[in-house]
Amino acid sequence: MVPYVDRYQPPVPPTEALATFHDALRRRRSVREFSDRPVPRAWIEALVRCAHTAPSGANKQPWRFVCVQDPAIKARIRDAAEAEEREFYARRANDAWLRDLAPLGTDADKPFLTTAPWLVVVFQLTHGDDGGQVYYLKESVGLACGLFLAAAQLAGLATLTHTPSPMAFLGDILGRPKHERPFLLIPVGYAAERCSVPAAASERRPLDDVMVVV
Ligand code: IYR
Repeated sequence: MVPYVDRYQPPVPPTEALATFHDALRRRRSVREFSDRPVPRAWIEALVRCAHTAPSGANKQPWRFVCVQDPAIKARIRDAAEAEEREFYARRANDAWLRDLAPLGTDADKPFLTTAPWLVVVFQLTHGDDGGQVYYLKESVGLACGLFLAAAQLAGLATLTHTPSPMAFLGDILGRPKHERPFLLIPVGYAAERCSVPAAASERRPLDDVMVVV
């Protein structure tokens, strides 16, 4: 054990720091219309650095962020994802699911998979690279993804949490080993100039519905 000395001190009073952070987060939207405006690799690295600060079970850091910029690989991912999504919309989804998705206006076409400058494919590691056990896998990788999205938002970058299902094709296309299981596909870039987003999807239930103080 070592003394905890490197403590973060907000540069402004906490109320102000929290209001600023909340204002950034509440304006995040899941974007499905991306511009092809480039994003430097260094920024993507910085996002992964932020995600990589996440706590994880026994500090095993059971994640891999595969950052795709190669247009040919993006095209293969899009083809495979659209094939899965066609199956999803035509057969796999039940009526309730399709009804719930209707306000989002989504369909099987995923042009953002080739337009966005980066596709960050997050894998969960079912074992460590050394074959060791990992713990609280979904919690750990979910936390890392949340930090990634927040960091992107702070940098003014648009993201989408995309989960074509099933996602096994991502491991095949990206040549990942068997102990890496696809978790989330995050396109990163800038929203297209004329990007539209679903009207209701940014609404949040009242705080009293989601917060209980005892
Ligand atoms: N994966 C599909 C369907 C989809 C499912 C949920 I739950 C969403 O919140 C959004 C979409 C698609 O991307 O179209």
